[in-house]
Amino acid sequence: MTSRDFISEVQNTWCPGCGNFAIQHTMKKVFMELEGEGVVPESLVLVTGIGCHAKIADYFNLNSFYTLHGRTLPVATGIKLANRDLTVICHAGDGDALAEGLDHLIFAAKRNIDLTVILHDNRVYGLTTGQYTPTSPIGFKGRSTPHGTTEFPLNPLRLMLASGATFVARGYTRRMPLLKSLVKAALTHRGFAFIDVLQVCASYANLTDYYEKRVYELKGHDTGSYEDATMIAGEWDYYSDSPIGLGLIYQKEGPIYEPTPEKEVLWGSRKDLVMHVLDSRT
Ligand SMILES: Cc1ncc(C[n+]2csc(CCOP(=O)(O)OP(=O)(O)O)c2C)c(N)n1
Ligand code: SF4
Ligand SMILES: [Mg+2]
Repeated sequence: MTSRDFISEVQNTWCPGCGNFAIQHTMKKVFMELEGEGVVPESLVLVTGIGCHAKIADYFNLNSFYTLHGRTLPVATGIKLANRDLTVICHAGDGDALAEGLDHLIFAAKRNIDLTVILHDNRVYGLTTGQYTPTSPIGFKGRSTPHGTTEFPLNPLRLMLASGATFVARGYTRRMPLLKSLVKAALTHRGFAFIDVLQVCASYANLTDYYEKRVYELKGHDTGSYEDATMIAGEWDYYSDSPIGLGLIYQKEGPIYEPTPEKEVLWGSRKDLVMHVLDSRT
């Protein structure tokens, strides 16, 4: 496939200046690189919720599943368990994965399902024209909160660390080379990989100036340390003036949730672990 072939003919309806373009472009570069390394494009599957982010399924010439709002993770999990040879990539919205689909996200991380979640975290319900989401900053004025929200935002990175994700990172749509390296690393990670992508929504939550003053690239911490990761993930609480670290925050290897070769769902590589725990109790 050439670069042209990856992008479909479907008319693009994202607003001018939307950060989704940067994510799409980044993904295209990663796909092309993977293809150059021998990955067949047919082995890539995109799974999306419903929202502006989800249109990415239409904009790529790849196998994809445009699911229901909030159901990105269970569908992706089913696809991965049914065919482990596929590389499953969830493009989820912050409303999609952190509100209606929150329990699915937590359990996919807890099980360490071998897939990648790219959270298009524009911190607003974009498609439905500007209501607040779990990551909207306190005071956010939108269609449903004209006087500003009174809720503190959720920190998706700390949530994912607490849930058992084995790859946790933060990207930003105006730092594309870094985003590309994070996506590539996430796709090659064995286990549940989560990238919170701070995505500019040009129409309803344009936080470009706010981000540009605060973002910096993380360097030098021990990405295998859960304690360091928790601290780094909490440095910025999604509304304050604190610096915003971008990059890989945490990565470790762990048993993944997979069918056994006999196609029995469950146990898989966890069998030894489970037996060890049971033995130690007797
Ligand atoms: C089951 C269900 N609940 C709610 C909706 C309405 N709905 C469609 S898109 C959307 C918000 C999307 O926000 P987000 O997931 O953040 O994606 P974005 O548009 O910002 O990319 C909502 C609430 C729906 N279509 N289906
Ligand atoms: S509403 Fe926001 S997220 Fe949706 S296409 Fe427009 S700029 Fe992008
Ligand atoms: Mg959103």
